[in-house]
Parts: sequence; C-alpha cells; structure tokens
Amino acid sequence: MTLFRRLLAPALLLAAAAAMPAWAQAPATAPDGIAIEQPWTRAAIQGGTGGVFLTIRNAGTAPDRLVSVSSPLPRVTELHTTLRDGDVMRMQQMQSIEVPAGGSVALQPGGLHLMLIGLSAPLRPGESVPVTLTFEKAGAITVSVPVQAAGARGAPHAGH
Ligand SMILES: [Cu+2]
Repeated sequence: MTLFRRLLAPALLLAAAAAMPAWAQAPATAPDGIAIEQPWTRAAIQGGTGGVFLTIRNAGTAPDRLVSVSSPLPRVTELHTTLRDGDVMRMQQMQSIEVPAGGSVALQPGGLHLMLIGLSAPLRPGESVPVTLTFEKAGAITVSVPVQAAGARGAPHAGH
C-alpha cells in the first residue's frame, strides 16, 4: 500500500498539471512577457460607450500582438485607433495592435484605445470594470480598469 501510494501521488500531480487550463500557467511566463500598466477609463452612461486607456509593456525578446479584447459590461469591445481627417478626429477599428520586443505601446486619448460599446450598466467614478486582453503569444490577461471622472486626464473621448 505504501509503495502504491508513493507511485500514485506523483501520477496524480502530473494529471492535475495536465488538466490545468493554459491561463493557469500564464503567471510563470509573465515576467518575461506582457504586462498591462495604469489602465483607466472614464465615467459613462448606461447604453453609452467608453474608451479604455493603458500601457502594454513587452519585456520579452519577441514581438507580440494584441488580437482581441472582451469585457462582461459592453455589448461589443473593439480595438480602435484615432486618425486626423482634416479638422475631424475619426476612430477606426484595428484588427490587432503590435507590441515590439522589449518595448511598449501606450493606449491614450487621441490615439490607440479599447472601445467599450453598448454598456449594460453605467461606468461610475470609483468603480472598476474587468477587461480581458488576448495576445497572440502571451494569451489572455484580465485587468481591473478603474473608472475616473468624465473628462479626466485629457480631451473628452469622441463618441461614435
Ligand atoms: Cu473608439
């Protein structure tokens, strides 16, 4: 019985490790990979839209790519960039956002941002909203995005 248990225990550990989803192992590689810094968004009404701003840092030696974003609150979440079209600033959807090796990409008002469209509840200052960013190599990273007052840190975000 003792011998059996000695053999069985490592086997069970191996089985447990194999059954763990990929995301459960993500922290092991995170120091070399992608980090999300200083996420924030602004107050918005129910049914409205909100821009999410943050910095993506890639400590790895290979480029990575933000390929999708999701959140339980909005109906749709998109990657956007902002383009100047004459005197008008226009937002355009992006399929992905490249993050260079050893570099970072800033998502900020007037530039790249994540767009929460069709909010099922208002974004209230002091609260936060979970947003999951999925990268080609680093996989899914969920951050808690604090809500700041409307008009915080920069020009108001243009609506759709
Ligand atoms: Cu937008």
